[in-house]
Amino acid sequence: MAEILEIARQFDLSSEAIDAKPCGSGLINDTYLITTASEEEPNYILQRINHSIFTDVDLLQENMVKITEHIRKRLQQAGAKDIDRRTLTVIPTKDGKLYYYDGESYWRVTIAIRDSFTHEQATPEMAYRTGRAFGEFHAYFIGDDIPQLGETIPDFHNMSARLQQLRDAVKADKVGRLAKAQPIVDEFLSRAEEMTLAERLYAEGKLPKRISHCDTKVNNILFDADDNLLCVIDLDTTMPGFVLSDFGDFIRTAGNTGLEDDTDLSRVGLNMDVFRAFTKGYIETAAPMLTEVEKKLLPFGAKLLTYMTAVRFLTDYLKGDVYFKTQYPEHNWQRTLAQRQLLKSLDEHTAEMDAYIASL
Ligand code: GN1
Ligand code: MG
Repeated sequence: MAEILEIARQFDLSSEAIDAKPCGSGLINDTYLITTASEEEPNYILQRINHSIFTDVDLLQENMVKITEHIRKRLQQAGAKDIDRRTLTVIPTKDGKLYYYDGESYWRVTIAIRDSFTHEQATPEMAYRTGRAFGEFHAYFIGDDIPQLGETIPDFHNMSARLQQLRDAVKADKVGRLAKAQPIVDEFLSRAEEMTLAERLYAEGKLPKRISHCDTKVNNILFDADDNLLCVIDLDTTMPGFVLSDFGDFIRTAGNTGLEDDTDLSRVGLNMDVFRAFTKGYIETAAPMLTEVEKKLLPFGAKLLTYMTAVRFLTDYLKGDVYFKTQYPEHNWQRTLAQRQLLKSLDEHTAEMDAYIASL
């Protein structure tokens, strides 16, 4: 870890970096907790940016500063307490740059938020509070002072584009995995029309794009020791998108009774209590902004994000595991099966989800 410490020391830290440990469970970047010498000064999060995915690191980091500063301003306007624990703070290098390039990798640093915790699932109470906070997050990005953000990954949550990537991977069958995957490929492609609804509605002017986080999986959220939401992290994909993305990705992860990659599919399914609690919280704070179409489509958002993630895992499986980090050879296949199982459960709960939304 000496090398990692040396990199941390390139940044403008308020106390000397003395220890580095890997942390986090993200599938894209590598993350380290940097401990500093002073008890009073913060610790830091150092990340190696996955440069093959985020090719424009300048844009990525400029977005990040714009987003965090805007959130800070809104928190101040709302008279929030503990603002330093409610938003990320980007730390520049000693020579004032937003990232450090060591000749091979790109690195960045943020302040580690003290006494914060991440979870892989949520209780209904946590889901309710998170729902309220997401409504607020979306509402922060309304007004005439909102920052202009670039698209760090073009077409990131564009379902039509994701399906095209699947078709391309099928055609190439680069690593010879198609034979095994074909039945599931066919099943997914048979739902293409249904799942590209949001893009069609957008093209017809019936569904708006708003600044969305686009990666609201539950482990991208920091809670305090009492399970109050502190802040949403992993801002790399915050860009114009549908509210369905953020609503859907939270349900996909926090509302799953199993894990994203569960090896026991009988554990996977929708936790309806989490769905209800999150939806209630979200609608409470987002109601003034949401259109009727958006509100009605929220259950579709949960299905869409589950389907989209399944399609992405399957595509990566067919391409030979080039995008998501994997822990074992068939990991992306297992992820595909687990997401497919969750989608089935969401399908089965459609009427129940719709009735709940209508009741609010
Ligand atoms: C990735 O970075 P992380 O692990 O929070 C991915 C998301 C997927 C998620 C699936 C930039 O998120 O889009 O939904 O894995 N991020 C990117 O777990 O592709
Ligand atoms: Mg993450």
